[in-house]
Amino acid sequence: MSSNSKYDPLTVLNLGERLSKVPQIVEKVGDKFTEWDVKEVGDGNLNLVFIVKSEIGSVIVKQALPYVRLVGDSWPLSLSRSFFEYHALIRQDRRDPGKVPKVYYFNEEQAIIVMEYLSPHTILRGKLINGEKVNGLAVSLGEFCARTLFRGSDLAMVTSDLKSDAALFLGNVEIMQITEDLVFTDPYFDADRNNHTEPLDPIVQKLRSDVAMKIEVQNMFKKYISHGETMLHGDLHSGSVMCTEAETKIIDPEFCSYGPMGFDIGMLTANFLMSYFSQPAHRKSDELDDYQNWILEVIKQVFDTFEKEFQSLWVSERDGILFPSSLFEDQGQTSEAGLKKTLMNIWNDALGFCGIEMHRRLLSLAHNADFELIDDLAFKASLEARNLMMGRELILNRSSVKNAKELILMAEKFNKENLL
Ligand code: SR1
Ligand code: MG
Repeated sequence: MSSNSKYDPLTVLNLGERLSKVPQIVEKVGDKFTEWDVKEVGDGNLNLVFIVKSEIGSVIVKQALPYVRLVGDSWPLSLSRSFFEYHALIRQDRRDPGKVPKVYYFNEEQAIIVMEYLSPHTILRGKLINGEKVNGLAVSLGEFCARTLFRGSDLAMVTSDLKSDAALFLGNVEIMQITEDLVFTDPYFDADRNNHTEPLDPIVQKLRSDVAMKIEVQNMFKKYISHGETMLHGDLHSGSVMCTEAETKIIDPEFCSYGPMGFDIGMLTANFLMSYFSQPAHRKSDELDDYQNWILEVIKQVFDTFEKEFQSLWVSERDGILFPSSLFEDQGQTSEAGLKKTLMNIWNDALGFCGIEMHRRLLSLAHNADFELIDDLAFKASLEARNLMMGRELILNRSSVKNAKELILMAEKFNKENLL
């Protein structure tokens, strides 16, 4: 495929002919494209995704559409997100090898990334809804966050490389605007694109009139847009994680940007908490406690692993301009207090972003299947109310939650409340 041909969306029918001359693809699935099995499986909000299989092998072909798929062509969106996703994937693969799909081929003009087909992996969100457990999930996610966040920051990178990456990813403006609107702004007023479960009206009203909370949301928003600490995944929820029973991979970093260290881990925690609060609708009572406890244990282990790995990188790879050993260890002094303070800042920010994500997935566009699959609206709202009110508590009082144990106690408290 010529790299400067005019953009044209792929279809199941034309994909074979268009890609069968690309050497990197031929290497994986051969060139007998009439024998390829091609399926479009994209169920996300933005892109086309095809699985291509042949007798020889398989690949995923992901192509950006020039609009938001969830909404249609009334919401145009730049194809360049594919360029940023490609650049994020190759950096993540360097920073935590083996955790993201291998990229085989990228075509900027066509906004196509051809990558490893993860099989038999399935999306984590579906597993959580089905009550499946994944061995090693928390360790994989905690390490991924620590390695990508630390290694993409001024704690580790040569600062000229960091500045050039920060400038590169700053170009992902249209995607960042989605987060700026859908995550940080729309949930807190009656925006056109919003929707929520009707019985939640009194709680939504309470949140939207809570000025102190909206000010805290704006403080977190300011951090998202102006604290370019590291390269974020930018959309790390349970739909961006694929697992087998024992292996975890992270996909879809098209929302990548430079941003605050606590963002990814906060979003991830929110998605585990939303799964936790929605479980009474998905589990029989004899399985409920065990599975909810497992989710809370995963949250705790993600943070424990994150801190342990971050600490180890602090000791072994702190080669950037921040907290240089010339100022500490070389003078016979310890930088331990600097590490503790850095981790505390990440923790506090993560809890703030967590609370906001818990709001936006119920109040603005792009809700989560965890709650959306619940048909009984009164029951759905009663579970969502717990999630919304815990989100508020985190936004307002995040600095008084000292550790993951306290976070878990807070979730258990809200899980017992009748708020409607
Ligand atoms: C219009 S895009 C809506 C959401 O889908 C993506 O997964 C991001 O979470 C975004 O906010
Ligand atoms: Mg995505």
